[in-house]
Order: sequence, then structure tokens, then C-alpha cells
Amino acid sequence: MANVLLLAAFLLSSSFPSRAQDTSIIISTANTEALESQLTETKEETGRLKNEVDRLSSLVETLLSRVDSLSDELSGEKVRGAQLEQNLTRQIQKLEARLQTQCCSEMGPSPQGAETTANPRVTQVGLASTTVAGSSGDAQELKADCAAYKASGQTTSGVYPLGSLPSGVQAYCDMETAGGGWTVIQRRQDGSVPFNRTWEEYKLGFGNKSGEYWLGNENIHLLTNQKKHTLRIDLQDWEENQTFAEYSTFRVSGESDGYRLHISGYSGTAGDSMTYNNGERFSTVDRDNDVYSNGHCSQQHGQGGWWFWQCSYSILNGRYLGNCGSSCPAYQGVVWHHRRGVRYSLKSVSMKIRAS
Ligand SMILES: [Ca+2]
Repeated sequence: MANVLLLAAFLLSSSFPSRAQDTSIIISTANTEALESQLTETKEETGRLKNEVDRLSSLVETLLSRVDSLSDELSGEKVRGAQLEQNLTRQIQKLEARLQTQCCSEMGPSPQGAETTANPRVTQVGLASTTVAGSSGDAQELKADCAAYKASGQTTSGVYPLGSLPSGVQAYCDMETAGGGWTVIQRRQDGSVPFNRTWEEYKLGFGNKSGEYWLGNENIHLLTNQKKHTLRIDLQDWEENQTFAEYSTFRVSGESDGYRLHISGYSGTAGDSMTYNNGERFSTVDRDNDVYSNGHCSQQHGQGGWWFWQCSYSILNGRYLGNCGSSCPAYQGVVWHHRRGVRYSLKSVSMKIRAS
């Protein structure tokens, strides 16, 4: 009996190892299947992600292309905008010029012969400088002269159109010196503009209104014959000393009278070098109207236009000789004898008028 039990126990115990092996194989197979399944899923997921990445890459490329296109469009718009702005500016300038012309020809007296349009340089400078003078390009604001601009509240020195002169004529307005409102008729300051000019050039005017210029004998005549005018001359030497000469009466006759000078009533600090010229006609390098029977003052004394007698203590339109001290050629430079003598050429001078 005991042997039977032992046999049974043996049989039972010997069967256990083979069952454990089977279980292990089953588990191992199950794991492999799970892993395969997982791998398949991972592959599918990777495939989906790759597709998504491709889709997003394509989207980015499309967007970048769109950005480039918009940039191009924007550049095009900017160019078109700039062209439009230029066209508008040109149109506005044309309109301003037209308004100014209409205004001036209505307000101002017309000169004999209408010579003032014959000098394109002056007109061109005038139009350009309308902007410099700020809002003065508006026809509504056109005033007769610099004193009228000052009276209307303009306090900035600059180039303004003169309503009492034919269209296109402008002048530099000195709004600071001695109360302001001065219409500048002549200015020398750097020698940039030659003053050895003909009768016709002195008649019409020449130079640059924001620099050196002569307003023109015809214009000076028209201005000084409408109202009684004071002339002020500011002078500066090379030592930076400022002096002035003022004449309470200043008038210039018409061309038929040789643009004769009528001047009197000196006051100031520079000395009187111009009463001497009172009653004289204007002379230029090509027209001898002086009373010097043996010579030609303009040709011999600096080649500028002036009211020479025989000849003059003042030659403000002479040659711009620069700083040659008191050793300049006599009577050739920008001369004001009673200030620095006839061998001294001044650094800067300006002649300006104001209704008194
Ligand atoms: Ca002569």
C-alpha cells in the first residue's frame, strides 16, 4: 500500500515540469503577439504623424509663398503711392502758381512793357521759395510788400511774393532788423552772384532771392513810386562790425528818366556815402549815364550798376573782392567810403526799403 502511494506521488511530481514549460511558451507567444500588435500600432501612428508633418510642411510652404506675394504687392503699392504723391505735389504746385498769377495780375499794376516775365531765373527762384516762406503761397494771403506781411503777423524772415509787383516777383523780407517789414532790394554776402551785369539785367533783376540779388530797377521804381519809402543799408565788415545808413526818402524814377535816384534824410552809424549820388541816373557797364565826361564810371569802378556822378563814394554793386583789408584796388570792391574807405571791400551789405 505504501508502495502504491509512493508510485502515485512520483507520477504526480514528474508531470509538473512539463506543464510549467507549456505555460511559459503560451505566455511568451502572447507577449510576442502583443508586441507585434503594438509595433503595428506604432508604425501606423508614425505613418499618421509623418503625413501630418508633410501636410504642415506643405502648409508652411504655401504660407511663405503667400507672404512673398503680399510683400511684392506691398512694394508695388508703395511705389504707386509715391508716384501718386509726386503727381499730387506737382498738381498742387501748378495750382498755386496759377492762383498766384491770377491774384497778382489782378492786384498789381502792370509795368510798361511787362518786362518782368523775361527773367526765368527770378521766376523759378520765386516759385521754389514760396515753400520756404511757409504758407505765403496761398493766394488769399498775398500782401503788397514785406511791411504788409509783417503787419499781418508774419514774423519769419524769408522770400515772399509781392502783391504790388507783377506776377512772379518775389523778394526777401527782413522781419527782424529795426522793427522788420523791410523789402530787400539788394544783397551781397558771399560773392556767389556776379554783379557785372548789363542795363537790361539791372532793369529786370538777377540773382537768388534767398542769397545775393538785385531786385531790378523796374521793380524798385514801381515800389518806391506807389508810396513814400525809407531806404536802410546794413553793412558788415570783415571784423564783424555792424553799421547802418538810413535815408528817410528814397525813390527811383522810371526807365525813361534813366532810373534816376532821389535820396535824402541820412541818419545812422555808417556815415553818409550816398547823398552825393542824389539826382543821378543809373549807369551800367554797357550804358554810360554818369556826368564824368572823360570816362565811364561803371566800367572803371567795379563794373557794377549804380547811380554814378563822377563817380561815387558808395559802390555797393562793385566786385566782391573778399577780405583784402585796406589794400583792395581802389573803387573796385563793395565800397562804402565813409565807413572803411575806398580800398576796403565789405563782407556783406543789404539794401532794404519800407514805406514810411
Ligand atoms: Ca561818362
